[in-house]
Amino acid sequence: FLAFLTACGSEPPPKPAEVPALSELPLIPLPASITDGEGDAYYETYTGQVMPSSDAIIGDAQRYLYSRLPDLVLPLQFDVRSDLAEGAYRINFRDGNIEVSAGTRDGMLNAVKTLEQVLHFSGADAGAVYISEGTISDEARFPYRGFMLDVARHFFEVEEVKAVIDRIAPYKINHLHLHLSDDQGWRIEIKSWPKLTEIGGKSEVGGTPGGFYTQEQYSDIVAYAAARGITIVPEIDMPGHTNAALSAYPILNEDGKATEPYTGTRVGFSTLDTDQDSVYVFIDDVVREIGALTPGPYFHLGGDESDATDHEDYVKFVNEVQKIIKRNGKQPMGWDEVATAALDPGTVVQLWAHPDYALKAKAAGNPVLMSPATRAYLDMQYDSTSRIGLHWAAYIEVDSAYLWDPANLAEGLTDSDIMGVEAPLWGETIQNLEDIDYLTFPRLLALAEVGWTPQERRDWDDFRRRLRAHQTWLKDQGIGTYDTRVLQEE
Ligand code: TNX
Repeated sequence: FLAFLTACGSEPPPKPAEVPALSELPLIPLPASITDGEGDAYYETYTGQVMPSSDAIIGDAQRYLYSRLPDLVLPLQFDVRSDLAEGAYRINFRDGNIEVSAGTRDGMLNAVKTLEQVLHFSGADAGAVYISEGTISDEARFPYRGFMLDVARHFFEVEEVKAVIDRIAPYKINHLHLHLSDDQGWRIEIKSWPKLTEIGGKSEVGGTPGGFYTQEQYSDIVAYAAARGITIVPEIDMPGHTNAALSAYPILNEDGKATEPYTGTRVGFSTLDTDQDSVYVFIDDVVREIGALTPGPYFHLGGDESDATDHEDYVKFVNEVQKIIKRNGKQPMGWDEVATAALDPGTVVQLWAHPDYALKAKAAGNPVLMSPATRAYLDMQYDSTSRIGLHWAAYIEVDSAYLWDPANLAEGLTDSDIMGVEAPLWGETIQNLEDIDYLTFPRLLALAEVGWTPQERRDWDDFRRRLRAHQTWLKDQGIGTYDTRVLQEE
């Protein structure tokens, strides 16, 4: 598929003294392999309309690229090649042509995300560009690179969630985990249990008005994310972290009485009544309704910090809820405590605090998702002067977010046991997009590279060089990234 051939006639602008080699461009995450060629080529870019391909593998990548760079027309050729693995891609810059190859839709999307950075850092925004010849051959270290947004502690509107999707997609984050319920709020319409949002959706931390997504709005988020290569992972946290549901439906409580709405930030005080049949009917309804709106494979059941649930009850509950999720056609995920129950085949264990539970998951043959609070929690402060954020796990400066290896967290765990990396942004101290930006950027770029780039290719000094360029780019886009001191130091 040939998008357009180069324009003729006009004189190229003077060639810069040095056209950077492909391997010198500040790409994040760093591709697995970059081979520099000999020469370079001039590309003229100008406004024009290009019809996206109707091909299922190519069309979305083209639409994504044109949405990011509406003024760009280039001699681009897209080839579907079945010898490239899921998510993998290759870009050849050769003889004045740019050939983009991948075997899957995700691979094409990954390719154009890299291409956008190549063009930007080669000066394409100014209307014309010299790019060195060479080849980028790339493939993720882990299939799952995630970001989690807690919309329960403070609610975020659909437009804010879409802005988050726009910000994370360029860094090849391919899962957005939405923490849709907690003690302080229930954020998604469930038609068979309307009071969840009528009552449970009203509150949030601090007593300000909460909110919720209608099913239509949730579907809109799902589609917006999918077009950008991102799968939504819905979470309903249970049996603890459930005060919002318990305030809406007395029947879910052990004492049969509705609780008061909660707007503080304590954890571990609420529990569903795990002995009651109607509680499991409730869960089945919730999983079925959300599952029907969610094309992605996962349903996250939470399962963390259930301190108000007897352990025996917790185990019975998690065992049962895994079955409900599977009956509804989804693959269960849970915070690492779920490994204290009997794991069903396929249930994903998300490590946040307990490496031992990750090892239990491995022993049972279950996949592990890495979100160590000391490295990957975006709600942790950078240092003691950070204007928002918590620090119960650690202060996490950008170097600390970068300098770890997911395969070194628990003795005996190797890459093949690990599904990927996810960076959770808990919402106790954040209220708007500015707050999200401050805690997420630039740290998410470090975590994106941890999840994508082969460990032996990762180097802190080189990352810092590349991150400086992205820090400027983020600011140019109006993204309120944190001015970290680690980029100012020599
Ligand atoms: C622990 S991490 C929690 C969340 C809090 C977070 C704050 C986890 C699975 N549970 O409920 O929001 O700490 O950092």
